[in-house]
Amino acid sequence: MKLLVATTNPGKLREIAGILEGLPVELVSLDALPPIDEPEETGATFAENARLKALYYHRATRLPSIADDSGLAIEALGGAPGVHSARWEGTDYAVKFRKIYELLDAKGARGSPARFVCHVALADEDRIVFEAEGVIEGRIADEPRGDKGFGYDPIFYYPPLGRTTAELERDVKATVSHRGKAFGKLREYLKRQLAG
Ligand code: ITT
Repeated sequence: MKLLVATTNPGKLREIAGILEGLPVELVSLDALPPIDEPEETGATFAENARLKALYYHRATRLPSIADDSGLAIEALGGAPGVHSARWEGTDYAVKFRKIYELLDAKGARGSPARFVCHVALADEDRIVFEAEGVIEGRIADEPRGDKGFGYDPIFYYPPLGRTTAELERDVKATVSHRGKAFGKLREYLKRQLAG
């Protein structure tokens, strides 16, 4: 069985491939296909955007397609950047981090509680056949640390391990992360489907 991992984000792709490793499915990435325009992410929630992306790529390729919509929600910023995480204040993470610290410092809330959320959706036969969500709770680090992971990982401090998620090896991050939890449920679903 072929399964399209419908993401344009190489950091996500690496993590997803790691979590689904060992399943009897052939993971196909967008790189392996002729170019497809990206869909507009018009949803107001992670769930809506994940469904929209999964259905869009499924309809474009006819392959069963999984999409993840995810982001960082910072409590002291009212849940921002949230569903806008990828493009909020541009795409240069050094600039994005500076803006976050500036906004948090203005509120005296540098170590604000924060969470990463991941919603995964699987589209097949023209509908969403499975979806799941995962969350990891932490806080904003006093300063960026670590060079693993991707995106906002250097500023997301996870107290139970005393590190930012950019200081965790990929397989360790997967055991605690929003993506690890959401895709862990997808993994169990696929196992059941493939078994019977
Ligand atoms: P696709 O839509 O093509 O999958 P994208 O990066 O645009 O790629 P999203 O719209 O879901 O995906 O935005 C997710 C953003 O949230 C991502 O670009 C990061 O900025 C942030 N993010 C999500 N998960 C993260 C993680 O595990 N570590 C760090 N940042 C993360």
